[in-house]
Amino acid sequence: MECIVIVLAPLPKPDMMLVDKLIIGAAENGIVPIICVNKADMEGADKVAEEVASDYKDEADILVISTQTNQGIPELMDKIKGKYVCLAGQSAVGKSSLINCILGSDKQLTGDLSKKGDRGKNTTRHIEIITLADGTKIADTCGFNKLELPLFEPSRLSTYYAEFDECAGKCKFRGCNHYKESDCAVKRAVEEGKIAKSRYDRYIALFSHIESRWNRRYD
Ligand SMILES: Nc1nc2c(ncn2[C@@H]2O[C@H](COP(=O)(O)OP(=O)(O)O)[C@@H](O)[C@H]2O)c(=O)[nH]1
Ligand SMILES: [Mg+2]
Ligand SMILES: [Zn+2]
Repeated sequence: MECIVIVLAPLPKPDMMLVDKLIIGAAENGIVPIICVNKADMEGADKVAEEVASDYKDEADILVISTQTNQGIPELMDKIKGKYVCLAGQSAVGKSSLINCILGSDKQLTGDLSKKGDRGKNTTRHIEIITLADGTKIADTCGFNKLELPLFEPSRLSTYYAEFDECAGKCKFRGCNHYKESDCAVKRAVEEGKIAKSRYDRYIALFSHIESRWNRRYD
């Protein structure tokens, strides 16, 4: 897999923590994330698109799309051309609709669909992969809806936040986690509005979570 397309929409209410985790999980695996704000035709889409731009402009390419009006679909196709991509995101954001939209019709979907059984422990799950004429491969979902991150040292978390890079080195303490430390350049940037506070707050929540998992790793 080369690319993960993270789909969200005004409805269901976006789970930004899931987006954060998907981006970190992607980075851990060398996979490039693209964020698609779907249902651009719906009320509230502008607000979600703004929020996504503010939180993720340094992390991923962001596209505003609609599987109903075709808005942004050619741009998306251009970005994923020839790649192996998977769709991720909450249930009902429009992942399957996106596949249908790309294929042009439901009928084609059933005709061209190659179903690849997941022969792992979970036998009921199916990964549906379509292959387009230009070689682009799209998997309907990676089943990442309730993603738990791989266990890693908490101090590594901040390396996955591209927007912290600019401040890196300006914190007083070497190996600053931008959390309980004083004289922290990242915290300063949050206060000055240079880093989105919503994203930073979720960073802290995720940091605490990873830290407690890490501390219990031998239990
Ligand atoms: N208004 C609007 N609804 C959409 C759009 N894309 C998908 N939907 C609707 O969202 C619902 C969930 O879509 P689905 O593709 O099943 O989501 P999935 O669970 O992520 O695969 C369906 O009722 C779709 O018709 C869109 O661009 N605009
Ligand atoms: Mg689906
Ligand atoms: Zn710091």
